[in-house]
Amino acid sequence: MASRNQELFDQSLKLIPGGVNSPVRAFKSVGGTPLFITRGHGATVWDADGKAYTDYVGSWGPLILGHAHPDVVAAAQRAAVDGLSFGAPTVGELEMARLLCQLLPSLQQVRLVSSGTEATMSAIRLARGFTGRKLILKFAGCYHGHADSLLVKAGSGALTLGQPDSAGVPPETAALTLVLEFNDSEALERIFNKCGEEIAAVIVEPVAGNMNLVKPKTGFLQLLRRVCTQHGAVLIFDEVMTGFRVALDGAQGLYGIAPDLTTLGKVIGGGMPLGAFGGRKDIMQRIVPLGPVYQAGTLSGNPLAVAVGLATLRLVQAPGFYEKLSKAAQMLCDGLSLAARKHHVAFSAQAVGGMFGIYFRQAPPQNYSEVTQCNAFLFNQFFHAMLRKGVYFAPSPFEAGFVSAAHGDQEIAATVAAAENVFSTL
Ligand code: KE4
Repeated sequence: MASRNQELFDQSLKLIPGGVNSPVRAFKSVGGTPLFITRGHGATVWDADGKAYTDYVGSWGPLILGHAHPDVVAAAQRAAVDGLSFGAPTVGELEMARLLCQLLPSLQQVRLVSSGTEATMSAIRLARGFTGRKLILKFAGCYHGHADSLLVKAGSGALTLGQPDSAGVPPETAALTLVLEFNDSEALERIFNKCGEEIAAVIVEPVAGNMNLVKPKTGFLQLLRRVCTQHGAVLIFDEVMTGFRVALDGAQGLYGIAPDLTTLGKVIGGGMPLGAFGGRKDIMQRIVPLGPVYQAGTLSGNPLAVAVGLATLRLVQAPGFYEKLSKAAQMLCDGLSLAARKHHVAFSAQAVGGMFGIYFRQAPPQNYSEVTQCNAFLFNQFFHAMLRKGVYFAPSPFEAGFVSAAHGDQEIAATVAAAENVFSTL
């Protein structure tokens, strides 16, 4: 009997390019038919055939509390009955701005938008407007959403599909984006000595999560901070993924760096469309209607999204929340690594807070080129074998994974047991 997922996918392919509304969902790099998820609850999602999976995608990061947390659903219901959107300031937006600036001390002012892409696109334009400079610097394999100037050697779906550079981006635009290897301190010093005064901004994922998880080498973020300060470039921490994922005060808190601007998304919306960019007041004051840098959005700060985001951010502030989340991610990494070693599979895994990376490679990669050396064939075998066992990892070797507060010892242990069985067959 044909799977319902297959039926739905065949129909979707007729009307939606690739049958999906975001390319990484298409299972292109792992092959096979994407799961059509019908519902989620806690750490579990169900597909169109009614099969249950322990979910390590979590909608690519937002679902840090697990699916359909009762307090979050109640917040959505309460907000919805009072109206969905007004295109006018609301109390919730003030509360969200206050909370973000309180939890991330480098944020003196913040503006809400509807996606991470909007946040990074706006932050780049703001940095160029503030400095009057044109060049921006990013790192190979880092993904900052799909704004033209950031689709240069990008990660995530672009890397998954082997198209780190996108068609449709004029060479003149791409030429204004400089790209270095993540963690390459020498190259960073060289480029700033060469043209530091022309660089408007450096945008970086402080812990890279879109070429799989790659940690910053000791001193790399500190060097970034130093050269940006020295040459008057704006340092943008793209914390769309790491924000409220690796720690309550983000990667900037974990590594003790104060960026000039921060971009946020995912967790702050709790699964609803919400992004934000903020930072130094002297920079944020250059945004319309105060300054000359334009930025706008019909649904920016949407009341329903903000209500769900606030409910989520309230719950992540519970004492011990991140210790428990980090412990679950570490228990998963340790269990998978031990199981792989038992069966002599070249495998490694690591976690930062509630995000993790799994690699079919002896040791975790430290940059983009090392990531591309991972054994994608083994990853695909593992991915599908785990899917058959009811465990849903990200359908790409170039994506980080996520645990939620709903992933208890039982879920993690069951995943490790399933993986041990799969490793024995690889
Ligand atoms: P969105 O526009 O997708 O909300 O955010 C873009 C973005 C910006 N910065 C970082 C560090 C990000 O990780 C993202 C989005 N991440 C991908 C997954 N790795 C979103 C999943 C998808 O594209 O479907």
